[in-house]
Amino acid sequence: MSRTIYILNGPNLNLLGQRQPEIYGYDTLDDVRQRCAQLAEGKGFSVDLFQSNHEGVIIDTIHEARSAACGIVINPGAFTHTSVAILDALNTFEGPVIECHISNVHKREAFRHHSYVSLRADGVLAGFGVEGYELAVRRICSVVSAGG
Ligand code: CA2
Repeated sequence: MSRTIYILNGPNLNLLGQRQPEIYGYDTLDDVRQRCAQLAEGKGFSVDLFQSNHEGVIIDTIHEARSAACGIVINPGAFTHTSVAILDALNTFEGPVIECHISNVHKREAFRHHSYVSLRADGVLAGFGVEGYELAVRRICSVVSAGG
């Protein structure tokens, strides 16, 4: 069985660390990749981090995860609040799924309070900054190591 955790990121998250640091902080996605990789390796797992601005590419990557990943951490960005298609794709994945938002979406505009992805997610993190990704990876390692 795969020991690879997919970390999927949606639109605009390629700009992490470059814009709006008051909301999203100064760390880049590459910093997130490195920290999560180090954490996962210590537990006998690896991570693959992806980012796309395109809904279809994210869906294709979720399909790939069906055979290549033991768990998914996903920050769908604004697609969180709009995409039934990403929800449908996640519903085809059998392992643990953790939804991760850098900001506390519940403290922001009302349109960010609803998530389609939460209907599938086994856990949801919001407002932990980029540390949320590490917490999510830690959780997937525990759940997979415990056998379910
Ligand atoms: O808090 C989160 O992680 C979000 O998923 C981020 C999305 C937003 O639409 C969600 O409501 C909450 C936006 C991602 C934009 O990413 C940027 C990162 C740095 C600079 C500019 C945008």
